[in-house]
Amino acid sequence: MHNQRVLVLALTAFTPAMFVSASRFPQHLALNRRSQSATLPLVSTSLGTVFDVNVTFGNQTIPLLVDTGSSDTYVMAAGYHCYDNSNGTELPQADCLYGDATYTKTATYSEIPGEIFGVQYGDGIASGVMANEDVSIGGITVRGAKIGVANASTPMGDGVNSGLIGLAYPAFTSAHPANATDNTTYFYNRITYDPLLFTMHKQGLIDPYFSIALARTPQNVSSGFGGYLSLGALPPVPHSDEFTHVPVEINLSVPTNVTSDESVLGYWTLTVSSIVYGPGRSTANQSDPQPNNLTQSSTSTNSTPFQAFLDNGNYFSFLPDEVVTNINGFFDPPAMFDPTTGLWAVDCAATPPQVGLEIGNQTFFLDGRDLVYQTADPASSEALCISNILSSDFEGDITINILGAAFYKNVLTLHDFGSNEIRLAKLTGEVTESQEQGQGQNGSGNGNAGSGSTNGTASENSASTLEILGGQWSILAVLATIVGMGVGLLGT
Ligand SMILES: *[C@@H]1O[C@H](CO)[C@@H](O)[C@H](O)[C@H]1NC(C)=O
Ligand SMILES: *[C@@H]1O[C@H](CO)[C@@H](O)[C@H](O)[C@H]1NC(C)=O
Ligand SMILES: *[C@@H]1O[C@H](CO)[C@@H](O)[C@H](O)[C@H]1NC(C)=O
Ligand SMILES: *[C@@H]1O[C@H](CO)[C@@H](O)[C@H](O)[C@H]1NC(C)=O
Ligand SMILES: *[C@@H]1O[C@H](CO)[C@@H](O)[C@H](O)[C@H]1NC(C)=O
Ligand SMILES: *[C@@H]1O[C@H](CO)[C@@H](O)[C@H](O)[C@H]1NC(C)=O
Ligand SMILES: *[C@@H]1O[C@H](CO)[C@@H](O)[C@H](O)[C@H]1NC(C)=O
Ligand SMILES: *[C@@H]1O[C@H](CO)[C@@H](O)[C@H](O)[C@H]1NC(C)=O
Ligand SMILES: *[C@@H]1O[C@H](CO)[C@@H](O)[C@H](O)[C@H]1NC(C)=O
Ligand SMILES: *[C@@H]1O[C@H](CO)[C@@H](O)[C@H](O)[C@H]1NC(C)=O
Ligand SMILES: *[C@@H]1O[C@H](CO)[C@@H](O)[C@H](O)[C@H]1NC(C)=O
Ligand SMILES: CC(=O)N[C@H]1CO[C@H](CO)[C@@H](O)[C@@H]1O
Repeated sequence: MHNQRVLVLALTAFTPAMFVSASRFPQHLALNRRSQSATLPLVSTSLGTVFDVNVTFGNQTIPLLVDTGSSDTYVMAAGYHCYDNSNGTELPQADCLYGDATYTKTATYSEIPGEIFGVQYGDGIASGVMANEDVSIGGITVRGAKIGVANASTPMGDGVNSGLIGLAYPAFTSAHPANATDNTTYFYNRITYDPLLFTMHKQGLIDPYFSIALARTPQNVSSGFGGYLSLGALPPVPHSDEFTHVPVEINLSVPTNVTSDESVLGYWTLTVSSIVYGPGRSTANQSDPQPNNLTQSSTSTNSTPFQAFLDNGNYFSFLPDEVVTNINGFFDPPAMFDPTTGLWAVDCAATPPQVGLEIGNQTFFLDGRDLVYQTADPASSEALCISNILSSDFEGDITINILGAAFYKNVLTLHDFGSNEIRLAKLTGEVTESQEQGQGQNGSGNGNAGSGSTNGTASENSASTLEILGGQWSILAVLATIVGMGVGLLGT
């Protein structure tokens, strides 16, 4: 985080009127017989911090990083070039760490003239052309979806994915006029377009929402089952029936020059009305669930509300500076701030603190198991542990509060871009692989979406295969990836 500076935030030109559906509850949405739905298994990589899903372009299936903190869907083209993020020097392609599957033009591909693709994430950039292509997820096919096909990137892969599927609003899409060749200005000069799921809805294929439930891989396991992404449905996970409903918000303090000078929805932003925190339960076994939801006399509450956005492409919880020092002090032994990195180092065996975020009418607690992040396999000499709780007061002028993957791992999150609402329910058990997931039920409308099950079309998957990436990850590469993705931080 040292010397990193927030360049951008902003929100898009998004016209709510585009969305006909005024859906409030998934149970009702299931009655829309036109629509399909699908539940896809995710693969978790990079020690439980990155989540990939299979997406099919024409006839090629390629894993993509699932990111609620950005908006483009892009895929790496065969033969792409890899460049150093700091000085632009060309690197061997393997240094970009993307997976083996790359994209080759198919009969349904057509390049969009007059535009280029160029996206800036916290940890790097990717660029190429904009194109229309048939894109399928879970058997639901969007004809002529607008995507980025990248022939250049800085290292941003995880050894599995070859691109990303962005699930935020149109304002953050990254097409540009073809003459915008300066790759340092991808936050600007946007030609905004509908992201993949928005188009999927407009083509009448799904109801206008998706939901995510992330699985928890053991701290020392590099890769495994990562949970579910469901389109127009809820995944088969144990959850409370009580959903908090909060509106998606515009943050008016964000510079609008990154969203085409319009103040519009961009990230999945909500208001956290208070934070409760205090010491954790030292008697708990570290591998047991640690919801830390027991209010004790030592529990403190900070009731200053703040805006934050949901970003599963980032692992950390970036929270207001006022509480971060206190919360990190409640690790036992306390976490120690490292000013050179901006991170809090913590004993890998520390008892984690209690941390809960009040959103709507519920308080969502982080699980203690997700608050100690182990940066490498314990067998390697690089294994360090750091706290999940970081200050959102980035060097620079802007404060951005972000709830990342550690937050997602405790909730069933429903992102509704039809009613511009976020609905959250507590998970009541671990997210595990189910036999129930379907491949997309054409007009099934079987009324099951609200109960979290699909129509039972069993799908084979080998997502449980554990894979240790070994020494491929340096601590800095991991941190850059998880801190930066989708956030808009740039090393200066
Ligand atoms: C994608 O599909 C392949 C083949 O079925 C499977 O081996 C792989 O685990 C899947 N990857 C993801 C991210 O789901
Ligand atoms: C996709 O289709 C093209 C043209 O029909 C064919 O050459 C290619 O081998 C196919 N690729 C895959 C992965 O099936
Ligand atoms: C570019 O930066 C990388 C990493 O910082 C460094 O290893 C490399 O030597 C640099 N290349 C040039 C030409 O400056
Ligand atoms: C960005 O542009 C600079 C200057 O044209 C070039 O040296 C560098 O390789 C480019 N980086 C990427 C990732 O394309
Ligand atoms: C990527 O494609 C664009 C557009 O065709 C082209 O201008 C650029 O030179 C290509 N970059 C690389 C690294 O091949
Ligand atoms: C690109 O072309 C547009 C339209 O002709 C023009 O307004 C803009 O200034 C040009 N941008 C650059 C960077 O040349
Ligand atoms: C992870 O840690 C557990 C408990 O210490 C151990 O049983 C397991 O073998 C470890 N797994 C790996 C892949 O290191
Ligand atoms: C909490 O709020 C939701 C709507 O956001 C509402 O449906 C529910 O009844 C409320 N629960 C309680 C206990 O007030
Ligand atoms: C965008 O706005 C921010 C904050 O007002 C400002 O610092 C930055 O220079 C602007 N960028 C451009 C390219 O105008
Ligand atoms: C705390 O969470 C556990 C596990 O989800 C649950 O069984 C228990 O009822 C919760 N306690 C309170 C006070 O909410
Ligand atoms: C479930 O969906 C599949 C795929 O669309 C279909 O073949 C099957 O008949 C459906 N089953 C039920 C019970 O609706
Ligand atoms: C208008 C508004 O709510 N602006 C907020 C945007 O987010 C920053 C950081 O959380 C707040 O300080 C602003 O009040």
